[in-house]
Amino acid sequence: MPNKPVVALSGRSNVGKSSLLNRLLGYNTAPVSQRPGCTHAVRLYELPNEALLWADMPGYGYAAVARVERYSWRREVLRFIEEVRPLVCVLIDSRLPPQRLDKEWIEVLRARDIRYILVANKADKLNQSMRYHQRRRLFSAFEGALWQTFVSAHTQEGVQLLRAWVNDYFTSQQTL
Ligand SMILES: Nc1nc2c(ncn2[C@@H]2O[C@H](COP(=O)(O)OP(=O)(O)OP(=O)(O)O)[C@@H](O)[C@H]2O)c(=O)[nH]1
Ligand SMILES: [Mg+2]
Repeated sequence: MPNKPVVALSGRSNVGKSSLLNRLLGYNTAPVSQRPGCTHAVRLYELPNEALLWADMPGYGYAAVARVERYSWRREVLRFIEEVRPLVCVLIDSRLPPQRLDKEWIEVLRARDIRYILVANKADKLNQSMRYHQRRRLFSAFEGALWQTFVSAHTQEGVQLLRAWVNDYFTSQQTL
């Protein structure tokens, strides 16, 4: 069991979890690919001066077979979130309408009382009016997020804000 609180990056394959993790860490360590299904196992990363660990997780929605609950990663990912009970950072694609698979995954988390934040990646692909539209559309579509924000692993927009939010969250948890 990790000895620090864990933030787990989770979301559909190819949404940019590993890319965002590399931005958060400040150097390229997690493998990234244009092909979905690049990350095969949960892996923990640590930053000096941070009282928490970041977990890169395999994505869902890659295998052509149906739903979240059936994927082969289910065992590893579910065991990890049940044992470690991380704060889950659910990455979604900021260009798309709300996705059924993301909703299903969030229901899996909520059923286990796992807290989550919603992070809409690839915001570099949105112009101003799309951003306005997508903010309204996406941020009201998923229930129970502690916080929601846009980021871009490409331009680094929002990345430091995300890091600051997460660090503040754990600090305030400890002082409760
Ligand atoms: N335009 C844009 N592309 C991005 C961004 N973040 C990631 N990508 C691209 O999306 C693709 C997938 O990135 P990964 O980081 O490997 O995605 P992943 O979610 O870790 O994928 P799996 O490990 O397969 O689950 C790559 O081609 C990235 O360059 C972003 O913020 N903007
Ligand atoms: Mg990955």
